[in-house]
Amino acid sequence: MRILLYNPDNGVTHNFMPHLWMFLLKTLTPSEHDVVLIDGNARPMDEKQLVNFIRKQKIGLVGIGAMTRMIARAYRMADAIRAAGVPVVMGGPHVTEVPDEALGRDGGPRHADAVALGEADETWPRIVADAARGELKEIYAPLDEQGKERKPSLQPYPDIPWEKMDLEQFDLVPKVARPLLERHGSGWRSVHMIPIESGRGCPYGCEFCTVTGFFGDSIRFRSNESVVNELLRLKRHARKNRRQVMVFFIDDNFAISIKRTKSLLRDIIAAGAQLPWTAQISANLLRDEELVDLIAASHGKWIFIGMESIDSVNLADVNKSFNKPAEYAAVLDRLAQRGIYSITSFIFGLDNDTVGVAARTLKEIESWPPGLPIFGQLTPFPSTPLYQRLVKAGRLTRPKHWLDFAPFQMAHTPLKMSIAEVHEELSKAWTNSYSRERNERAINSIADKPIDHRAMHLITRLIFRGIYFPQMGKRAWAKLVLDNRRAIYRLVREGFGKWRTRKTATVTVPITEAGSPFLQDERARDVLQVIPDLN
Ligand code: B12
Ligand code: SF4
Repeated sequence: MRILLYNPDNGVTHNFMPHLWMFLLKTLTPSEHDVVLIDGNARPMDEKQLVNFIRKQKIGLVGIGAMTRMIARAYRMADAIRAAGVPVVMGGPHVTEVPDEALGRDGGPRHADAVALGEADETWPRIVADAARGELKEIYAPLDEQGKERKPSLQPYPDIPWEKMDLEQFDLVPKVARPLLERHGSGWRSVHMIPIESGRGCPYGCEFCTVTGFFGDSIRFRSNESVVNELLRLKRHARKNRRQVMVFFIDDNFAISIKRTKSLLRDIIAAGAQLPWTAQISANLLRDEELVDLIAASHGKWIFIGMESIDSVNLADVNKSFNKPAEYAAVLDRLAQRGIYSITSFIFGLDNDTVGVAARTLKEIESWPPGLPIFGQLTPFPSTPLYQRLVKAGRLTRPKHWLDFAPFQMAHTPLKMSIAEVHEELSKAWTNSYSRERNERAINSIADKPIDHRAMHLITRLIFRGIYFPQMGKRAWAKLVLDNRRAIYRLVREGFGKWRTRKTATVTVPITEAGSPFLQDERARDVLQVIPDLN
């Protein structure tokens, strides 16, 4: 049987990183079946195109995965595929939270022949076997003999053969630039961000988060050896093919067990398996100096921190009192001293927020080392404690907001602001955080750092916003570069000056956090005094 695994596009990013679930399930598929992957962000298709593709490829089963924000699109695709006579199984967080919706048991239309609840590592081979026999059941749940939910232990963990997967569609280097880079042999013809999980689960139970409910509060880890081997394989592959690879450890809280994270990082360092990496870690865990030293030594470059709010009352309201706003600055300084920067995430529309929350938050952010702030509205995802609380209080204005998805739109009434005011605060926060003036101030604030650090910082600032707002068109890119020309020009001029004075000197500053199309040209790299450290 030929199987298609499909993830609908999110309507924002062109491509960024493969979705791990597709590659994991492909690896877990019994070898007598063929699996084709399509990520809508990398290969956009409408319903008709997808159905044509399925017919042409003689696909016998389609698996669709989606977050809540993409579920309406996923249902539309599923409807078209089922209408063409091909069975659809859906999985992932949303259908796990509201399976009746996908199965049409809630009074709405049916979108899926079957749903896979929760983690599907063990149920997937069963689903495939049933589909091959034409005996697909409606619900697949990972249960033990007593009918209790069984979570995969992650030991052993399958070897995802990244080196054999077609990752062409996830290359971060724009197609137009590749031939030039190939000719110059710079090793930057291709840049990939690869998702790796080292563990699953987070016990913290923040009120708005789906993770504790989905993965459970029992944390499970892969063995250090298995993670290190995956990194080594990726590193070897990157070196052999003169490609750049970066890693996103997609664990919900990468340092949830500090002892284990330290031991993993030590093993990565000892094996020489370092690749530039990013991960999500909560602020409370970054108090540990030794952990931060190990993050730096293992080539951690960007840490995503869910700060949510600078107001402790708000944090208590959403069960996140372990975040201490008073220590945010110290945490970020500790990271910045080691050349590690942060993606800091904030939520507006929390119950204690009032008008002016953007200005107050931005003022705080400006007093910290520069990072990449992101802002979102409080979103009641189905099955979260937040959702239940808002239902009880009668505060949901769009109880099924996902069926009519609109980015950055509230789905409930906040307590101390209007919905429109929250939207305005969000817009202010995003606009000010990535304005030309703010970008320049951010780069000037690290004027004492080497030029490659500053260049990378600017490039990342320019690119990063594109994960949340569409900015991938040529026109949008041109405008972005034009707007920021002064900061770009200054860095290039400084780099060029240094290059001229050291024309014959060997270049030795490694900055593999780079990974940006802007630094792909060999001359530009020389000007900025950088070389990749993958060798
Ligand atoms: C990586 C990640 C991202 C990446 C996504 C890009 C990418 N290519 O992966 C980035 C950083 C961009 C991102 C952004 C966002 N994310 Co995110 N993200 C994650 C994260 C941390 C890991 C996903 C992952 O790979 N997990 C590991 C795999 C193995 O697990 P899995 O995907 O659940 O798959 C398993 C099962 O679900 C099942 N399965 C999944 N799909 C399918 C399909 C079929 C057919 C079958 C049979 C089974 C199946 O099988 C798999 C193996 O067991 C998750 C949290 C988490 N731990 O999952 C949040 C998560 C998915 N994100 C979430 C959210 C809310 C967001 C944002 C909306 C946040 C925001 N406010 O901006 C944005 C959206 C941005 C956008 N433009 O779309 C929520 C989604 C909740 C929901 N109900 O939809 C999660 C669950 C985190 C949370 N705090 O609740 N995210
Ligand atoms: S710490 Fe992060 S992953 Fe854990 S429950 Fe809170 S928001 Fe979710």
